[in-house]
Amino acid sequence: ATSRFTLTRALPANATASALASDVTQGLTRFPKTLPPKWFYDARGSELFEQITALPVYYPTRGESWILQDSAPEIARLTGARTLVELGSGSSYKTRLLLDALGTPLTYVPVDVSESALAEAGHALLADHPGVTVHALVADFQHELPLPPCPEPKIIAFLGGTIGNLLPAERARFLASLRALLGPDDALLLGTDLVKDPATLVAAYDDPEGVTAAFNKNVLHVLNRELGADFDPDDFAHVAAWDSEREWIEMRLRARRALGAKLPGVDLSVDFQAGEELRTEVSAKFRRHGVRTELAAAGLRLHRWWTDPEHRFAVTLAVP
Ligand code: AVJ
Repeated sequence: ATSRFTLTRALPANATASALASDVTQGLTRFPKTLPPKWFYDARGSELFEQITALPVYYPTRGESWILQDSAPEIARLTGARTLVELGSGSSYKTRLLLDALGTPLTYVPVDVSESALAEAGHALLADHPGVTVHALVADFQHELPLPPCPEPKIIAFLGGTIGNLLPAERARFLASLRALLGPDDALLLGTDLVKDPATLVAAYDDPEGVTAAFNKNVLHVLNRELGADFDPDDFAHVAAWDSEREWIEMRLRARRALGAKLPGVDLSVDFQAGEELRTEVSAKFRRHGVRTELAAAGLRLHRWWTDPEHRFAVTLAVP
């Protein structure tokens, strides 16, 4: 029998290392200092994020799961999809809700930068989904997404609210690139966190257990390991702030004292003033009108919009 699991690498062998080097060099030599949030997610960072999703204050994952549980049959009926492409390896729970509703035969294309995450998730899924064929794709979907030929129609799912980690100009580019991958009968399934009272938002990014603080500081551990840097994570305080004008949460690391750090892997030394902040994540929050407008700018039409009962999170089905 032919294997139902294939894995394709669409990332050059050293692409991740050179992307990290260039992001760190650019981000730490500008003012204010920034780092892209994608560097949180090594094995420990991914584990910490899993813990975040179970925190009482972190409502997005539960909100989105509720919506998918509620809407998966309708998504299946509206799209008739035979292929599910999922950007970011995602929580197996949400993926399974969709797979189970879509039925078999089905092709599942998980896309992630982590080959090990894809291999693990793919094999676990095969074991309990006999009618599903998996084409795992190792790729950085912000840069290129060379989809394998797959049965049509397809859904491209980008869940979790991760689109909020992109800045507005990056979002516009990214949505346009997804639009270009969609045929006339295909659809985009997009998860977005919603604007709500600032106290709820800030609490979701500053839990009393300190898991989010550890997740935020994990990027310093990544720089220490990958670039031989000498950051002491204890020198930094976790900050979560709501920007009411741009309607996004910012996570930052604030230097508790004036300090210097060496990053031999990129041949760089950086100084922080006491109180200086390094922005590590933007997590934009959305309104229906804004989602509709951004989709329209990319040539997509908001076809269906679901929220959880408390209107905290939304899932949108968009079509060409
Ligand atoms: C996985 C990107 C959606 O922005 O809420 C969780 C990441 N950051 N807590 C988010 C995150 C801090 C999360 N996303």
